[in-house]
Amino acid sequence: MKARTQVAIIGAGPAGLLLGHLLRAEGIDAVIVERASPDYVLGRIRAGVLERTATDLLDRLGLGERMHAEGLPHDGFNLADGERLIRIDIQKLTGKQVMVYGQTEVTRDLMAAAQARGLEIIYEAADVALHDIESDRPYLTYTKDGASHTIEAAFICGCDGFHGPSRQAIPSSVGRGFEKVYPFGWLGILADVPPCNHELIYANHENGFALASMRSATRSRYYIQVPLDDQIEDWPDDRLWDELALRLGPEAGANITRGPAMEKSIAPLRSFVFEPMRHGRLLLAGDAAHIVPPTGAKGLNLAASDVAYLSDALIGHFKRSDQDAIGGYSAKALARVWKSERFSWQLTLLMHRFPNTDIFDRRMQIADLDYIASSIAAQTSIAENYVGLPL
Ligand code: RFL
Ligand code: PHB
Repeated sequence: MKARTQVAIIGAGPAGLLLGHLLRAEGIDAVIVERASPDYVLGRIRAGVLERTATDLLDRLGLGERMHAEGLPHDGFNLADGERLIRIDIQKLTGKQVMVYGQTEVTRDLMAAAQARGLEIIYEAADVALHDIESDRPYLTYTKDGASHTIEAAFICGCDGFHGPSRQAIPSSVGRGFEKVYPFGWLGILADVPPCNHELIYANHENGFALASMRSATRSRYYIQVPLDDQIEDWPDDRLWDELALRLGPEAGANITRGPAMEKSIAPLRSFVFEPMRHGRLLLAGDAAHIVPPTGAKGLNLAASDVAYLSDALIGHFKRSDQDAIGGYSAKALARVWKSERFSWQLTLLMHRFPNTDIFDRRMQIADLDYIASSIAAQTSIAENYVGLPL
């Protein structure tokens, strides 16, 4: 079967879904092809903290209602080191809050509204491949239920995450990746128990990093730093709760409510940027173009800011015949991407124990935390990055 649309989007994660909705809101035709099933997409437990950039986009689409009803606006978060707790009062320092609302819920809201808004999503599309992206008639092919399909488009948007085919379609002679891989991962646990603290706590402990986060007043999300070769089986629930209680410090640790894990997974940490984010008629957005370690809570938010720039560019192209709109996308998006990369990298260095951390590196962490604890300027810098730099 052959179909034609204005914008073919690969991937129905937050980037692809948001982009599709923003285009449809302007009357631009878009189709999303997604490899996984809807249940699989909704089963991935990932981000939990949304910046204003992301919440503003949902509001602009008129899809923020459930987020405002059920999400938890936060005025601050905490950095812990041993017994010390440094509170970063983001509301006081920047006038802004962040919203604790799970990526799963954002995705669910965007998926639920798709059909009524004429956004077609083709799930379980296998063998998605990009063709003729350097021409002005690019197309993609896929198979579904044993049949081959073609979608011709004016543009293809690669929103297919870090492992998708889009970035790989850009020849190595024109693109380049910049990468840093960290020597540890995060083990996450989701449990239906009240959080140990009303705000997030990022803790640097002798045994390694820990994070106390949440999804609601009755659902907690915790993470600990683990060696890369650890397996889920190495961490039965009891061992994980003991370790969290230790690493989060005496007060929060004592306040942990234990419960059975609803989900447990290990994710490696990586910093990665691919330049440029456009080649011919292919445009990349979100994890397809860059990865940040989750320490700064920036991954989903960067996907949202990319898509804000990208939808503007496509709307400029289709609605105002703006010849430069598409050409300017990559540089505009990358300027913000690199700043989020810097923040995520720096917070990762500050809060984790590296396998070969020497005593000097550790003293640098302590000095940095002392400085942050005593300087409003340092706290403001962290706060303005955490709530998200302006578009
Ligand atoms: P996604 O969400 O990976 O979606 C890509 C979609 O593309 C599909 N796909 C394909 N479709 C068709 N054909 C193919 N060949 C395909 N290959 C892939 C996939 O099935 C998928 O549906 O990328 P997107 O949309 O760019 O969104 C990015 C975010 O998901 C990611 O950056 C965040 O989850 C990162 N992240 C966090 N970000 C935040 O902003 N705040 C946080 O608090 C936060 N915490 C986290 C995180 C990521 C984590 N992990 C597991 C990586 C915590 C963790 C533990
Ligand atoms: C989460 O709740 O999953 C979460 C929160 C903050 C982060 C990373 C993950 O920095």
